Order: sequence, then structure tokens, then C-alpha cells
Amino acid sequence: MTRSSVLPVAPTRGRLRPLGLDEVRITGGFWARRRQVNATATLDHCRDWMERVGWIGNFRAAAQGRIHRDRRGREFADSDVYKLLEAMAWEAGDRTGTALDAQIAALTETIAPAQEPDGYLNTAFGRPGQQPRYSDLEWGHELYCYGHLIQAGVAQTRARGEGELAKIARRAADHVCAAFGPGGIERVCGHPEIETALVELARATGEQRYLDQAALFVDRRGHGTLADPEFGRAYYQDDLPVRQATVLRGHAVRALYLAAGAVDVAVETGDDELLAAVVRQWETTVARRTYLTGGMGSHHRDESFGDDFVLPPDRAYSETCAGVASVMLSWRLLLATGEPRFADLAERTLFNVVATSPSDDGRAFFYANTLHRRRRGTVPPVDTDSPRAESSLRAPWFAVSCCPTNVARTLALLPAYLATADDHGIQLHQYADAEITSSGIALRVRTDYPSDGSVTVRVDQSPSDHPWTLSLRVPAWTEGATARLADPDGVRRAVAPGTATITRLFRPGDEIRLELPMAPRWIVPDPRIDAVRGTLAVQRGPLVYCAESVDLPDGQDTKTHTDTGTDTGTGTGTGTGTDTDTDTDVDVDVDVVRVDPSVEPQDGPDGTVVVPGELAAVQGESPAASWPYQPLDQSPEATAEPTGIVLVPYHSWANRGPSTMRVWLPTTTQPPTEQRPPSPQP
Ligand code: FUB
Ligand code: ZN
Repeated sequence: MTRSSVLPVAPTRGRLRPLGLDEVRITGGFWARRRQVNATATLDHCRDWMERVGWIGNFRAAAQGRIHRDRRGREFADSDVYKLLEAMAWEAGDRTGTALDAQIAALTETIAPAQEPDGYLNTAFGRPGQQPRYSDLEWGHELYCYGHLIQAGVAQTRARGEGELAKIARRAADHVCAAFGPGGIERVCGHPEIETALVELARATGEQRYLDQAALFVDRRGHGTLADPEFGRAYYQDDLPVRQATVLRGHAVRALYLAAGAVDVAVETGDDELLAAVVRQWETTVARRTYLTGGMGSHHRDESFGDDFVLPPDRAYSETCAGVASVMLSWRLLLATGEPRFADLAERTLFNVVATSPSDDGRAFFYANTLHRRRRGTVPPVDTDSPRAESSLRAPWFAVSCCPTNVARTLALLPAYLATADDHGIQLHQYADAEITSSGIALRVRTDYPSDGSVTVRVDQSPSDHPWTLSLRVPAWTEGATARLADPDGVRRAVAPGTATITRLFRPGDEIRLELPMAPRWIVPDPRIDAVRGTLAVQRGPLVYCAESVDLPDGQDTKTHTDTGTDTGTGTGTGTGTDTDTDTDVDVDVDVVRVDPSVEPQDGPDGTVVVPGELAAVQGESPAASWPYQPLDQSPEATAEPTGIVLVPYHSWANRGPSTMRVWLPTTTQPPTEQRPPSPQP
């Protein structure tokens, strides 16, 4: 089969060959709506904000010699301009002849004069009045910014052919190889990202030196070439060589980008040991350090993974960028190994982290994706950026605004994550209404997934002289899935989670139907996750559900909540800063919800799920208010009548004004009295 050119990731080896944006089109449904909003609202939104906060202007100031005085934003602000350019390039590649081409050209013209003759390009360092180049590799993000520039250049080359942006990126990459190659600065960047970018540039250009440099960066990390920071060297994965690590640790986005780059290097160099090391890290991280949503990272202080099973829902950081990076890693591992478990995690993360971040209108974003919001909070003003990573509702922009542009580029390239090919046929990994055309095969996928679990694949075109194999991922969450050839003789057969295959001499008009049962079901957490022991969550298909206070029955859901909460981060060097929140509202509180696990959840109207339960006595009104711990036999009785609790998809929460929300739901069932714990007293 031939290789497409419009690909975010184009390995020269590996089990599966990706299909590009010129081969896969999403034509309807959940992701088509998200991509439409991304293309028509989010891209402009990001560009307008970056003009407004001066991050685009930084390039003008650099070219005009006034950057030491006028620079705005954090040290990595350049990277968000590049991520936006990458998003625009994929989007332009998808729809020819749009205004995006002119916008890309205009932004490129702004950036170009800021590049130094030797290829150096960064608005935060290196000019008179600024810190010298590479004088702060720990926090300076210079190589990280190049990484995003190079990814934007590769996107442009693949979507449109090599243009000015790609040339700027090439010059920067050549400079990196000269400055950081053998005999140069033998250190790494505090924020991985350059590794995966250089490998992709090597793939796009066929130039070995970029791959060699990426391999050098991967192998150099973990040898203490960076200073020991406040959070320890694990923060930037400089504590252990990649090959020796057994789990992802430290800053989540850094860890995931590095792992993605290590897979790229391993695949291109045939380094099975390195690939196996990353697979091992992925496995342990998924088993012990990942939220039900697929989110990663539970520490606000340093945006990092916690220890095993430290997954508090109300302190979940689960940064949107970590979700994006996790999908990047899973995609690379899927291509390398062909194993569906990587597509399973990508699906979970796409629907429950990446899709959760943007608002319905694509003009506000979650940075941190908590699984439990205890306060309604306030809607951030639309014309002010949010200083915090955890604004109570989605914010239009952040002082550290890495997430909006990361969402934008992921949605723009999303069709490339749907399907692959190999010498035997086509594999479908993610389900969306789509058209797929590759190597003489044309498929029409019809589905309303994830609202509905029916996926029909119609063969519109197929070679007439040889059979081939259609492979369908059967998600790990399914029970009772079936597949059949939808003709009168088609036998419906049960398919287990993993991969269902059908091999035949396909003819145009053949239809294959996959039925994924979508009944909502209870999810029980591992008891080692202390923070959610004794609770349940609900999942329907790949979607995690949550209780949102706006859905609680009228009149039973309020309490007076006068509270001043202070959550002080220490400042991470990447700057989530201090979060001080004063809330004197009358709160609507989902903490009163108790669910009854003896009855199965049911589908409700409009994509909701209804679970049996009750609204328990509000703590503030209970006789036990003075001390929140009681002997088991004195625990407060539930006072409310049984009721149906409406749950909504987690990705949709906080689109209806201020609310409280929780994914993990306490149950009505009390532990048996013989297991009574020692009675705590104040
Ligand atoms: O440091 C650059 C980006 O800012 C990181 O990837 C995010 O976690 C945020 O800190
Ligand atoms: Zn981010």
C-alpha cells in the first residue's frame, strides 16, 4: 500500500502504517462537530488572543530590537504561536484554498525576521538586554519552542509542500544540531518536545542528522545534566535514563512528550530495548497513575504524576496538554506494535480529556480537568486571561496557555488517528462517521458513535482480484459485542475485546456491521485508590459520566456555603502560580448525591444516564456538623426519598453556567457494623 503524505506521524517501520488527512475524512457526528467548531472558532480565538496578549508581537519586537523592553508572556510563549500554526496547517491541508493559507503566510512573515542568521530563534533569550542563549536550559524552554516550530514546519510541508515556515523550522533544526551535537552543548532541555519533532523532521526530509540528534537527546536525559530543582530531577525526567525507568514520573506533559520521542527514536533505529522500556512505563502508568478519564497528573504544585494510586478526584490536575501528549504516545505505540490497548487509551483520553477542555463554542478551555468540583465558582470574564490553571469554569485564555493551542492542533489532525493500513488490509481504531480511501480500497463508515454503538462499514471500492482483511477494534470496555457481514447470509458472531477481523474478496456494496452494546454500567475503582474508595462511577461506551448540580431535583440541592478557600501552589517555573478563591455564593452541591449500586444505570433522554439514588442530608444541617467522623452505628441516616439522579457525559459539564460536579459517586450502602473502625473523636 502506498504511503500518504499528510501525516502527523510517519514512521518508516512498525507494525501499522498510518493513513493521512488526505485518506481519512470525518464526515459527521461527535468529532465532526468538534472539528467544525475548532476550524471556525478556536483557531481565530487563539490567534486573536495571542495578538492581544502580545505573544505574536514578541516576534515583531525581536526583529525591531526592542524585545528586551517589550517582551510579553512566559518564556515559552513562542511555542503557542507555533502550535497554532501547526493546527492551521493541518486544517488547511484538510480543506484546500481557505483563508488559512493567508493567515499562515502572515504569521510566518511576522516570525521570519526574528530568526538570527545562524538559525537561532527565540524571543526570550539571546539579544542585548536578555539572558544569553541556552543559559537556563532547566526552565528556558528554547529547545521546547524549537520542537513546536519544527512540528509546525513538518505539518506545513506535508499539508502544503515546503513553504517559508518549513524553511524557518529547518534552519532552526540545523542550528540545534550544530549547537547540541557531539562536541557542542552536551545537555538537554528542561522540557522534552524537541525529540519527537526532530524524528518527524528526519522522516519528512530523509536527513539522518535530525534522527541522530533526537537519539542523542533521548540518551542524554537521566544523567543529571540539568540542575537539581526544587521538585527533584524526576520533574524533568533527568533522574533516570529512559531505558531504566519503569514508570512515567515527574511533570506529566514533559514525561509523555519524552516517551513519545523515545518511541519515535526506537522505531526509526530499530531499538527494541528502548521501545520495550517505554511500553513498560506506559503499562505501569496506566495501571497505577491514570484517572478513569484517561487524565494523567495529580499534583497541582508541579503539574506532575503522583505516586502509584494517588489519584484524588477533587485535586486532579489532569492537564489538557497531558491528555494530548498521552494520545500522541498511545498513537505511536499503536503504530509500532499494532496492539489495540493503545487505541483504547487514546479513545478514553480523547473523549474524556481532550473533548472536555473546550467549551461548546470553542472559545474557552479547561486547563486542569478535575473530576470533582466542590464549588460553583464564577465564570471567568471573557476579556481577561486567567492566571490560574484551574479556573472554576473554562477560561478564554491563560497566562500559561499551552492547552488551547494543543487542543486546536489535535482536533485539526484527528482524522489521522482513525485508521491504519498494513500489507493485509485496513484497520479501524477509532469510530466516527467517516470516509476512508487507501490503496484501491474505499470505505464508508456510518455511525453515531458514541451516542450509539452501531458501526457500519460499507465497501465502496475494493480490488477485484485478491482478498484483504478489515480489522475493527473492539474496545476493552465492551461486553457482548457482535460483528457480521450485513448480507442475508451474514452470520452474527460474538467478538471479544481486542480486534475483530474479516477477510474476504470484498465487493463494492458489502457491509460489515459492528454492534457495541452501549448500556451504561457501574465502574468500581481499585481499592488502592484511597481517594475514591467506597464510590462508583458510571461509564457508557467510552464516555465517563458525572453528576452536575444543575441536574439535581429542584429544592433539594442547595446549602449555604460561605467559604474562603486558599490553594497555594509554589509556582512551578512553568507557572500555575497561586490560586486563591473566595466564594460566598449559595452553592449548589453534588456532594449530597448517594447512588444505589443494586440497580443498573439506565439510559435517560438526550444522552443522559439515570441512576437510582438519593440526596442525603446536607452536612451543614446534620446533628453531626461539629465533627465529620462518627462511630459506624451513629452514622447519619439518609433522610431523602429515593430519586433518580441524572448524569451527563463528563466532557459536557460546565456548559450550563456555574455548577458543582463529581464523577465518583458515594453509595447508599453502609459498610457492615462488624467492620466498625475505631471511633475517632475530636
Ligand atoms: O512548560 C510549558 C507548558 O506549560 C507545559 O507543558 C505545561 O504543563 C505548562 O506548564
Ligand atoms: Zn497545557
